[in-house]
Amino acid sequence: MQRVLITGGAGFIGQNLVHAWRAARPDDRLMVLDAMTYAANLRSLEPLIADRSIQFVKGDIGDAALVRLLFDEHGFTRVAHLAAESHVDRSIVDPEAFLKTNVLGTFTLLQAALDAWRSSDLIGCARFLHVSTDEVYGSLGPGDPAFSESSPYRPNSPYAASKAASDHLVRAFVTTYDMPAMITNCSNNYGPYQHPEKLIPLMIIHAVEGKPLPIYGDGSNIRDWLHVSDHCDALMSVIERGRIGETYNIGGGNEQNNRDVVGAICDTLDDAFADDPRLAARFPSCPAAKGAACRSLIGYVTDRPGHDHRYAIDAAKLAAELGNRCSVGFEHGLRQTIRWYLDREDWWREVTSGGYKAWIDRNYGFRVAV
Ligand code: NAD
Ligand code: TDX
Repeated sequence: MQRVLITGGAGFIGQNLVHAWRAARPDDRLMVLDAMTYAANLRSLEPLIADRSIQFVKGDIGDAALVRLLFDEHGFTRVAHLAAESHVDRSIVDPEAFLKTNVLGTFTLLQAALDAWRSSDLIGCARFLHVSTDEVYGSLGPGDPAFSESSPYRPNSPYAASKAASDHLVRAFVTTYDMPAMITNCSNNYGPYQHPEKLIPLMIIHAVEGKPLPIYGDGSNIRDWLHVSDHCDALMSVIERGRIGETYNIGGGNEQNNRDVVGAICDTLDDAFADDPRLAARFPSCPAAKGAACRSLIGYVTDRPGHDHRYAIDAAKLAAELGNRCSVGFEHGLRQTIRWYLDREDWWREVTSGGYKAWIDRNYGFRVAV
């Protein structure tokens, strides 16, 4: 039985990880520590908190006193560190929060874990998993080989720079203090509970509401889409069986440009509305409700500054050492994800009320058609 701390457990990947962990290792004791920023939502965890199958603490990873107290009281043997500011566009508008949480917060958490594990007999059996991103490696050209664990760090956005800094801190703690830590760098995730500010949910929700679908630049930018369930399986493998001090890349093996992703969302929605007449009554503003194509909503807008052109992950090390391979194909995963957002209007209505509207005005208000 492990005592597990999941930071950022009320975010997109965190919620999926909590559910996956509960299912795979029901005997482990799980605690979620989350500051409950705009990106967090507890709905899916509420039943688990209520029946005490997980514990939840609202708090900041940068609060040293709180984090130390939690380590002292709960004797964590596993830390899955996911808490972060995670949206590139927000990091361009307001980078400070990214430095505070992603860099200083990660430092505070590392220090507390190291001190607690060193002053107990846990240092020999505890493990700290730092969840990071492929964006630390920068941008690939069209013919470049995919990022491997030895690719140089070349972060281009404040978000990527803050994640790169946190990766370097983890590495330094391993080398200098024998911290039992590992790093994973993964590609773009998609699936249930992703915040509607990110590409796939934003496009699904805008389409069903009949709003413009804003593709940045010419839409040729490429991402390597990874279903969140495959990501969570890989995280659980790395934390249990990964080698301490190592980095593992996790990718979807599925490169798509943004034009094609948005086109596929539109076509899937058109088909869903054609198959199920009840959708037209629920989402009357969607073009598909009147038999028109959702693609009619697509517009090309001012590009993201410093927009990375292409990410692709070489996940051979993960497959060779730990046996993890992706099991969710993109077409199937996207259809399932679209179905989830169609069925969970309650969830995204709640998430997109209040502050979200102000963000949409701020991020899209200045963008013009290109
Ligand atoms: P998210 O933005 O959906 O969730 C982040 C969570 O962290 C939220 O619940 C938020 O409240 C919490 N949080 C933020 N600041 C905090 C603080 N100071 N203290 C405690 N909690 C805090 O992010 P996500 O998409 O679930 O990403 C999780 C992790 O995976 C992040 O570290 C991110 O960098 C990394 N990652 C994400 C992706 C992706 O495609 N989503 C890809 C690669 C890496
Ligand atoms: O409105 C949009 N229009 C658009 O064209 C939005 C929100 C995005 N885009 C483009 C920008 C990117 O090329 O779509 C692509 C994906 O954008 P995001 O969903 O914002 O993801 P990205 O910037 O690639 O970063 C994501 O993957 C790596 C996560 O948000 C990060 O947390 C993760 O580290």
